[in-house]
Amino acid sequence: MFEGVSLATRKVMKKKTSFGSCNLCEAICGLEYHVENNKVVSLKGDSLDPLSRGHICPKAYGLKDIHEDPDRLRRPMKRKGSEWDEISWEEAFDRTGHALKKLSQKYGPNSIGIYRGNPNVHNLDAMLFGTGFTKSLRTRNRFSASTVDQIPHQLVAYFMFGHQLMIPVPDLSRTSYFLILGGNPMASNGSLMTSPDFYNHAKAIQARGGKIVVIDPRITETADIADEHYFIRPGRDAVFLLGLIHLIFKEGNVKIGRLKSFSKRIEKVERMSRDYELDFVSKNTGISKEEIYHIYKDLINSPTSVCYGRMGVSTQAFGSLCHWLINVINILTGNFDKDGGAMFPLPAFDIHKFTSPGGYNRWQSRVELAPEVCGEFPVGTLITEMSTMGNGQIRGLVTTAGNPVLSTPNGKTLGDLMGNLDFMASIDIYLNETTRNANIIMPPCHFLETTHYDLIFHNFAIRDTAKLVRPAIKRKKGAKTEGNIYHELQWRLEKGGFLGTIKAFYRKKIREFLTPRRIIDWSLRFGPYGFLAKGDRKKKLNLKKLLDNPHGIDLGPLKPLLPGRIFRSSKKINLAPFILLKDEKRLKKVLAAGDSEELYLIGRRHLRSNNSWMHNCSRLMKGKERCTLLMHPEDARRRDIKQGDMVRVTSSIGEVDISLEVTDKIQVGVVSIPHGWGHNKKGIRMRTAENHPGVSINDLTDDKNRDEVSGNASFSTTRVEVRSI
Ligand SMILES: Nc1nc2c(c(=O)[nH]1)N[C@H]1C(S)=C(S)[C@@H](COP(=O)(O)OP(=O)(O)OC[C@H]3O[C@@H](n4cnc5c(=O)[nH]c(N)nc54)[C@H](O)[C@@H]3O)O[C@H]1N2
Ligand SMILES: Nc1nc2c(c(=O)[nH]1)N[C@H]1C(S)=C(S)[C@@H](COP(=O)(O)OP(=O)(O)OC[C@H]3O[C@@H](n4cnc5c(=O)[nH]c(N)nc54)[C@H](O)[C@@H]3O)O[C@H]1N2
Ligand code: SF4
Ligand SMILES: [Mo]
Repeated sequence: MFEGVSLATRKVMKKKTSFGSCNLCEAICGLEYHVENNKVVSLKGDSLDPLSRGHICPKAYGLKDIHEDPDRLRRPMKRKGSEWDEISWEEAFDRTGHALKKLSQKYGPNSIGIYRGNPNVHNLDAMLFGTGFTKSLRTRNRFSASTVDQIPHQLVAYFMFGHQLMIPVPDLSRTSYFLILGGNPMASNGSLMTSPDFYNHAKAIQARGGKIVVIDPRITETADIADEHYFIRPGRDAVFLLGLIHLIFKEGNVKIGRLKSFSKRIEKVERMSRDYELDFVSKNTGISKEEIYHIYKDLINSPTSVCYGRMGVSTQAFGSLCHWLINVINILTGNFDKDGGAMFPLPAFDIHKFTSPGGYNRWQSRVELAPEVCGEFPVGTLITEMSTMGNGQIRGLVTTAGNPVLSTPNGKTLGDLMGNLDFMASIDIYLNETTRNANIIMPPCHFLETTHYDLIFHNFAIRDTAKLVRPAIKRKKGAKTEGNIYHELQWRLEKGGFLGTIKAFYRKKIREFLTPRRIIDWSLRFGPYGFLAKGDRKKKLNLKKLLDNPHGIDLGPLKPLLPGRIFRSSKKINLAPFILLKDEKRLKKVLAAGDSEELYLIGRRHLRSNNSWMHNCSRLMKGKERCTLLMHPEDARRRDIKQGDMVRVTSSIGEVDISLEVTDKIQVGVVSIPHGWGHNKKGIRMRTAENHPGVSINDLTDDKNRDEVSGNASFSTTRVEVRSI
């Protein structure tokens, strides 16, 4: 029979169309792939995806490029000096397991540090099995990209609602006034606001008579399409927000409504805001009194409004204060847990049930006594933990999907310290600025070859949907998923002694039984749209429903969920957490100390880039040089420097040389360098990126510059001087 099939038919049989989503950023856009002979030949947006409705951005092609990239690692590697040898998986697991265990036995479990990078949260296996592996290290020295990003959101959510993942998102589809502080969704495609096709959402707000207002030290791509933009002095957003709260109370416009019966301590908020008169707020933010009053009036008079803050207000010295105040504003104006305001998604895989609610200061870091935040330490403390001798010093490091040398403050020093470690292992797909320091690199297969269900970003989406992504192509024999790698390492760390090995063996068997598909199936069945939910039985979610609906399933617009989803034992929202109230006093002290003459250094993102690791995709690297220093013409004139000059940027911890781009799209007194560049380190294997190295902004940012409450990196308060070279 088989002999009879013609070659042409066989070729036809190898063609297929498959549907999935992109996991590169938080927008999780639906994709349609055309696959021939197990190779993606083309891809486009899936117009039937209920969330993204056909939208994609240029980065989507990056999935194909990364998959085919000859520089992407496919086999485990062992370093010998500056040379690398390919080794078998067995050897990689054995060597890593043995080295970590030895360190743990000799110096204690805290002698091992783990750093988990951003792509972990975009990866199902890493989300499901990474925590188990981390636990098997038994170390408190856990770090992640969260503390250079969104940990203030998590901490505030924990303090106010009792769960670190209770982070409200703007109800973009129904709001009529969208106030954005420190976010640039036109470049980032939205963050903690999964909103593919932000541009058309924004246009729809305007079409229905609404407004988009941006507060940012730069006239960003989002400001370009907004109705209003206001420059703010970096790091002063908390003052601005307190000014709005002051006006809301002073003019008797508190509309807390239904939330009143389950909120407490509002009087503390009122008392705290009394000092923030318009004059004071204007002087400290650089926004005029009239403009602040105008924003306030629009905020309270629009039929619905929502205030939203992202990276720019997280990675600053008052990141936690800012996110608390943003929630408070949405609550006070009656725009919380209500259509058109700030709302909570209800994901089909109810991630809240599977994650720790969070915590604060349950233990402290060894050297600086920094409080633990939701189970980890600020990555800004990693350098002191590695460099300070004594009991518990970090001597071994595991990095998983992270590039802290480029992405965390004082990255150069961190990279240098990696050279002194007794052992380092990286689970990563590239030999880059961080992994070049590892002894062993273990590369998992990449996205197109894996099953995916987005556990995290459905929880931040502007519409409830569910989707299972099947591998677009079959993975090569011997390739390992992240789950395979974590399981093998965990087994090697846990076994030992007769009883220990028996226990570890059973744990291993349980892990093998709990495949991602099984976990998803049961979680959906027991989740909010599962068999216990009210309504039509035929519509109840399980794995089969997802398999039958490859474009995804629409679960409708966001719905009010409070007080049902308050996780605090009192079942009340804490409007004024003590630690945050106290932090307002620190703000006053900082303001009283005044400002220096130096320039503020801020970052920026570009649509065709993704943190530090997509500069190896040649089609995304086309066009003019992107890693430049933006400076206002007035600041350039004062320093006698001009467009295209090479300039030296100096901060308290380092200096970089970079080409100058003069533009009036940045505030006077502020300069900007995009983050994620600096591919000029010896021994990396990313040929396209090496041809466009740029410089690393994190060779200028200080690891000690942090939000005192959450420990988050305070990038926006980096001060620099710039001179001609
Ligand atoms: N100054 C400044 N610094 C910043 C920022 C800023 O705005 N300014 N932004 C911060 C933010 S928001 C973030 S999230 C962090 C990011 O910080 P990190 O997560 O540490 O850095 P990334 O550049 O995202 O590096 C991702 C790493 O994961 C690898 N990788 C990619 N996909 C996979 C995969 O599927 N599996 C595995 N195992 N590895 C994979 C890549 O090769 C790369 O090494 O940077 C932060 N740093
Ligand atoms: N294309 C692309 N998309 C991405 C990424 C990427 O690297 N490239 N990274 C992804 C990741 S990991 C994240 S976390 C998100 C981030 O998503 P966003 O937060 O939307 O992106 P950013 O461009 O970092 O926006 C931060 C804004 O804050 C401003 N800013 C800086 N300091 C201050 C300040 O003190 N006050 C105020 N009000 N504004 C300030 C900056 O000028 C900038 O416009 O993007 C994600 N999406
Ligand atoms: S916006 Fe671009 S990078 Fe983000 S998920 Fe969509 S296609 Fe991927
Ligand atoms: Mo991020």
